[in-house]
Amino acid sequence: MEKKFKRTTVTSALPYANGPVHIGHLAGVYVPADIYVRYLRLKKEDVIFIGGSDEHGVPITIRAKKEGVTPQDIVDRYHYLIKDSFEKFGISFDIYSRTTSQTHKELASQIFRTIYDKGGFIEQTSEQYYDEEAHQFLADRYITGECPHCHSEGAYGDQCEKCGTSLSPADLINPKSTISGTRPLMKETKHWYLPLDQHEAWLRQWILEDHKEWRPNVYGQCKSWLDMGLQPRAVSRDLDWGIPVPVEGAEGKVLYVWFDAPIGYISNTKELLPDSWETWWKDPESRLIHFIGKDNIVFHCIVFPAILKAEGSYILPDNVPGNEFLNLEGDKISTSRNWAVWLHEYLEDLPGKQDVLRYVLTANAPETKDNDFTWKDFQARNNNELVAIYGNFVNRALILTHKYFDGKVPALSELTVYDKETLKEFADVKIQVERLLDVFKFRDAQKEAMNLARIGNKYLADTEPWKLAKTDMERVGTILNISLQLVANLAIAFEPFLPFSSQRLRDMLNMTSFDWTQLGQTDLLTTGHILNKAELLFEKIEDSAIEAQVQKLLDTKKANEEANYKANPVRENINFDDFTKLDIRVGTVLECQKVPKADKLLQFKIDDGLEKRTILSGIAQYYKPEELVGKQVCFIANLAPRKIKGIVSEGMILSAENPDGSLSVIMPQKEVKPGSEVK
Ligand code: B3M
Ligand code: ZN
Repeated sequence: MEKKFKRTTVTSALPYANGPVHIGHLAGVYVPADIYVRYLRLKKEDVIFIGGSDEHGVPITIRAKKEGVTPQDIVDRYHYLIKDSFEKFGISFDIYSRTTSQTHKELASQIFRTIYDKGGFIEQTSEQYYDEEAHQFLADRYITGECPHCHSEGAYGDQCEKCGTSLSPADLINPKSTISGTRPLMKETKHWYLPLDQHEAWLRQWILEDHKEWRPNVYGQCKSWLDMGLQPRAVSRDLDWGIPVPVEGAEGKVLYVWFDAPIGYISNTKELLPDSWETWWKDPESRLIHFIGKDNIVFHCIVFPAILKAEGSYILPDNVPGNEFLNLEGDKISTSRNWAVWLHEYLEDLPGKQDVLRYVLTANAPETKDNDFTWKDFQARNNNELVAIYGNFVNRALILTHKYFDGKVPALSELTVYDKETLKEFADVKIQVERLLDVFKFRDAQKEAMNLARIGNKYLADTEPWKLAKTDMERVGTILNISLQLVANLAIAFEPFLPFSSQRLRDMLNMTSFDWTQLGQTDLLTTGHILNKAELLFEKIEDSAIEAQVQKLLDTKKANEEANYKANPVRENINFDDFTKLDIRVGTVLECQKVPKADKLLQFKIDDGLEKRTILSGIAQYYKPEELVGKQVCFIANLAPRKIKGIVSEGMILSAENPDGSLSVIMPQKEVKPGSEVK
């Protein structure tokens, strides 16, 4: 039996306030959450929609340092920019607050303290790099050095961006603090850990058994985490930006950003409803839904529930509709490479077209797999669907009513079989839309809503009232009455998806209020009701507007390539002896496989002419292992062996790097004997 809930708390991931938001954010989280909330509100259900900015964490402090301002300056700048973008796209939060609010600081400390007092954390001491000149422990990103794998300079304490290997700070050769430039020392530090291993049993039951209905991508990710076995996770950090750990002896330590951020949902509810917030978070008859992107799944399905459970008085999420990623013109959206369509720029470049973007992002929603946004598709969906189907139907129905009936809804006379069939088909679609929205299938739901417009469009095209106008005005009236009822229904059906257009359509129809239960009714407009002036609901987007957007992206690509070239100038001359020190050879790949728990590494067995050699290479994102078996590759044969992820790598495979960071393995153009030298 489906459990009946009294109210729904809907949250959407809190974006980091260290940059503006882009179409990927909108498509992955905010548009689907907003559709769902608007739908529930139309059904007159009790719902709150909670948003806000995530204002802690290391990247914000790094950005501040780079710009020579305070972290508070950074989050102030982006919080308001983000809030404004969301508002302008009609994301109808009941509150959009921030994790630097007083309410949040108090609540996050209080929750930490409750768990601490119950003995829900473990304390552990570990060694971490400390900058003696700056008098502080260093977050992974604050340490750079030589990568032990590819030996390039400037690798970070958590990852080498050149070869993609994930590292821990102790792996770096010649580590350097980015704060003072000095060599950091290892020093003991104490932290608090959430013992996730102790929560594993109930999490397994709760997710894997009790929530089989979660989206396969969400369920699957949880399952693979649980199957790997959960480890204790540190919930504090040595940092000077964040919420102080509310425990004696914790000076200089703050709550880990992923501990405090999800509590932000609760704090923001408290700020919105100071007297009744607990009902929305503690009453078992309240239902909690988190809208997030796929990189946040483990935090919302495993870590945050464990925090809530450890605290003891909160409900757990009922569903976590996590989306995959949206790419842009075939490439991963990237803030650092400026490869994105920024919402504040879209609003300037294509003013008044918020619904078009909402429509396209939902039509291409990355619900089950990563999807691609292209400007050509954007234009096609606008011109061929919004304009040609929805807009066209609405416009014809209204214009004809103005022309033949002075803008008054004509009377209905006898219905034909076709009229009845059309109305029936319409009612069926309504049921479909609801069924899909209830299970978070927004993309299909919107498709069904568009089918309503298709039905209307076809009805007018088939009945051709303009041809009957000379002979049978009564029939024309009936056709237009039916058409107008369909138009009014469209305003309701599209309200969750395209709120601005629905509002405009209601204005044209002179319709003041409606709710979801009216959807499917055929007497929404009474005979004689006076319509307002008809305007175009959507406008065609010309090639020139699309070309301008494509050009903008091409410019970005070019700028990135130039910057990359500048960052990679030809190095200083070497003499021939230096060159001959490198022993580069050709080998044949005998075996190739992925390295477990390392996304980017492939492990090779190479025939080097004498024996079989093991070499690791950070190219797993660009090649399937089986593609390389049997191929010949070039490798450095005399690079000192190094241990990576517990495997000894005896050399290095040579690849060429594209400006976007993708790698292409160097192969001899004709087959040669394994072991041949490259000179
Ligand atoms: N700020 C990560 C992100 O923006 C993080 C989400 C927090 S949700 C509580 O992807
Ligand atoms: Zn590297």
